[in-house]
Amino acid sequence: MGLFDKLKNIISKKETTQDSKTELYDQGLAKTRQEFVSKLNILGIKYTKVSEEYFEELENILIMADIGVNTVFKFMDRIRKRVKEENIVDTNYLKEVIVDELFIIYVNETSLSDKLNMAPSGPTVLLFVGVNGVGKTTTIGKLAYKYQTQGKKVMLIAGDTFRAGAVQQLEEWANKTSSLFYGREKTDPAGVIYDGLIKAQEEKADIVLIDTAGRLQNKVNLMKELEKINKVISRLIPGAPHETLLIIDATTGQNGILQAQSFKEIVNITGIVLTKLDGTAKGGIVLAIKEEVNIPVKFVGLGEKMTDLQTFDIENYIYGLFKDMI
Ligand SMILES: Nc1nc2c(ncn2[C@@H]2O[C@H](COP(=O)(O)OP(=O)(O)OP(=O)(O)O)[C@@H](O)[C@H]2O)c(=O)[nH]1
Ligand SMILES: [Mg+2]
Repeated sequence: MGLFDKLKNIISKKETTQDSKTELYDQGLAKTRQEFVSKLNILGIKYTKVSEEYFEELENILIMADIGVNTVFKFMDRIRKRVKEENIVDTNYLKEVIVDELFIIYVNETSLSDKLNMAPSGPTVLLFVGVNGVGKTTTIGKLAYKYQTQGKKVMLIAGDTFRAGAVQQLEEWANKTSSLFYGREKTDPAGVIYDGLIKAQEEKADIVLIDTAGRLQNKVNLMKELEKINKVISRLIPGAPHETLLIIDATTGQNGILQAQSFKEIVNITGIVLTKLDGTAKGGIVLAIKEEVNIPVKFVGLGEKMTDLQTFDIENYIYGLFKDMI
């Protein structure tokens, strides 16, 4: 069975058993779907036969969806090769090959796991990093809610001691989600995190979510601070942080890829949270991250509500993207 047939199965299965997660992906990817799939459909009407003009327009559509220039070039090479080898002339059929090739890397590769690494005993520590305004604090709040409803004892530590109001913002999330909280303003973040982790151990928290200040990837001092934070955590709790999650705002497009590459050099980023997918028509960034950064996307933000953060799931993503096309 080809990948496209597999996708068809996924889609029909989802249509009949729409759960709340699928629904969120459906809504959250609506903008991308409308833009990307409708362009692909129009292209297929404009050109019924494969031609150089068709290839050029296809390339543009993919680049506009933020799939990433390098990824698109590699993809176009594979498409051209298949067109040649399989003597494909009909663009309607080629649409199937396109979907097939877009997801082959995802479906065939099992090395990137979206599962979180949990501590075998003691608190699981998750560190959240990223540039300003990408959604770090909101993501922590949403995750706190998620773990709280699973019956876990959650603690939030305010490692953003820099921005005015940041500590309070996180404390509000702690209150809203009945989580434990530790924070102090205008002081060294590594120190706050150290004290917070001691408290987490005393309180026997299951999961500790550490917020950090927004930092531009080219600001050396802030990146050094992150290195220090990381060291403090691992010295106190061997094996921690169990995950260092980089938050990327999907609406920033290719800039997000550059952020990932820079943060990767400083700390061991183990996963990406892609926020604001609902706010962009360029949801193709998921594919660019896979090809160009090679760090698994572990969560996606599909809206502003507490329930709008979901574990990343390629089947739901494909469904949200292509349900109107197949
Ligand atoms: N639509 C949408 N909005 C989101 C999502 N995630 C976060 N936001 C919004 O993004 C804005 C910034 O979120 P914050 O969590 O404060 O971002 P931050 O990274 O902590 O920002 P700094 O601490 O200033 O660096 C808020 O208005 C959030 O509601 C999402 O998945 N979808
Ligand atoms: Mg914040």
